[in-house]
Amino acid sequence: MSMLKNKLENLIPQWRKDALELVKNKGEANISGVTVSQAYGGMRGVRGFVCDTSSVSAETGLIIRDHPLLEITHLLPEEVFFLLMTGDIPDENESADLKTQFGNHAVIPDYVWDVMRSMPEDSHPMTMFNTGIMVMQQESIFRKKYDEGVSKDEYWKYCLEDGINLLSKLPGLAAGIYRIHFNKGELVDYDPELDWAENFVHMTGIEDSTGNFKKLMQLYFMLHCDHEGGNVSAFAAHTVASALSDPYYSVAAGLNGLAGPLHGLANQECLKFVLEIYNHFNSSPSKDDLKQFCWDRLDSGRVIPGYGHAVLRCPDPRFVAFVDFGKKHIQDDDIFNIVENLYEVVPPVLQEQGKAKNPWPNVDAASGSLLYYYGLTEFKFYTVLFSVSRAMGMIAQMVINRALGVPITRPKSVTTDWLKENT
Ligand code: NMX
Ligand code: MLT
Repeated sequence: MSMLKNKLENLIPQWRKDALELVKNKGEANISGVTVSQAYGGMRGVRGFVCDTSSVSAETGLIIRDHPLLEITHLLPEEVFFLLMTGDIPDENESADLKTQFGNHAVIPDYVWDVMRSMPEDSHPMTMFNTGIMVMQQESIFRKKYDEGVSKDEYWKYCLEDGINLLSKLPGLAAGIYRIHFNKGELVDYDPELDWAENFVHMTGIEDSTGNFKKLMQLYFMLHCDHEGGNVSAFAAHTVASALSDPYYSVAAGLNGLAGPLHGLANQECLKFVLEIYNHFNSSPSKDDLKQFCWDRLDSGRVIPGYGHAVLRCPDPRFVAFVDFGKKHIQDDDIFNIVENLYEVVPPVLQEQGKAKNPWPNVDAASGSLLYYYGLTEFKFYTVLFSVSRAMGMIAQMVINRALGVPITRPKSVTTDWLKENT
């Protein structure tokens, strides 16, 4: 048995006890009301379910278990997955064990590549990625065990098994799609000596003579891992998994939400915007020119990608971590320079416009400039990278929900007439 599974086996009885006791002793306590504005406004701020993997503070951003994000950016993505799942940072043995688990399942079946190669040339890389996951759905152990009639108490184990199988393959699936879609030649094999993020870089075939691209991808996959339970992709995955759809179906459902421009696709949109600025001015423009460029974009009815957030009311610590990385490694780069200047220019512009509740940058404002510097210039691919990482949070949430026996999601909607008559 893997050390992660063993640890969960020990933790789950207490989690179940806590949940049962809360429902028994405080089951009728009110944790949220819902106003008409919230019913029409994307349920913003409505507390309606439980997620223990992470939480988002409006003032300080992501907290993974009890760790503020900026205090744990040294962790590898695999270690963050362990933390999301168990609440503990893994020790050396646990970390090595998880790395072995991931390595054991990293090879992607050939039938996936047959499908990827036969997709239309202009399929978006996110469509290819989600299709790749769906094609592997027939591998689901959860589905097989469910069909065999396994007890409800055991669901989490097969959810975890599927989760590890799937996560192991995601860097390779992403890298393979990169090579197929952008005509980079033959696929590159997984290297068992490398970790999850290093393997991704290795399998893209992108030159990394300094080793800094690998460091960036370790940070990248760590930072995007989870953002509590209510974001579009996590909530979509949560809802689909609550119907006992297996992790392949559920992760793909979540990632289809991540593919929207107001959510994960904003990272592609953001670098596109920064390159438009660069190409328009043929260099990094002055702050006055940048300000005018942002106003022109707002006046044309478009959003500034990478800025604003439904929960945060501060600069996103994930953005801060990326900017710190850029300052350390690529300070003199023009594209990164535009990103840094936008950080000074955009918030006052959005404040003056007066619409956005949060004028500060989110995770997507800086990540693309760093990828671009290290040679991953094809920005249509960027949301696939967000997806590789975010699948960790979705799977961790799913395993916990199955362990707690969380039932099918089914909130109640109301009609306009009902609102008119009852409010
Ligand atoms: N640029 C221009 N207008 C904005 C922006 C922005 N960056 N952010 C919010 N607004 C507008 C928003 O469109 C809305 O306008 P209207 O009343 O005309 O519909 C108004 O401000 C109020 O919106 P908020 O309540 O502040 O934002 P909301 O919670 O609805 O949406 C986002 C949050 C993130 C969808 C929104 O800020 C946005 O569209 N940002 C740009 C896209 C982006 O960066 N998304 C990535 C989010 C992070 N992620 O990776 O998922
Ligand atoms: C995320 O990482 O999921 C985004 O910041 C969006 C969100 O939290 O709503």
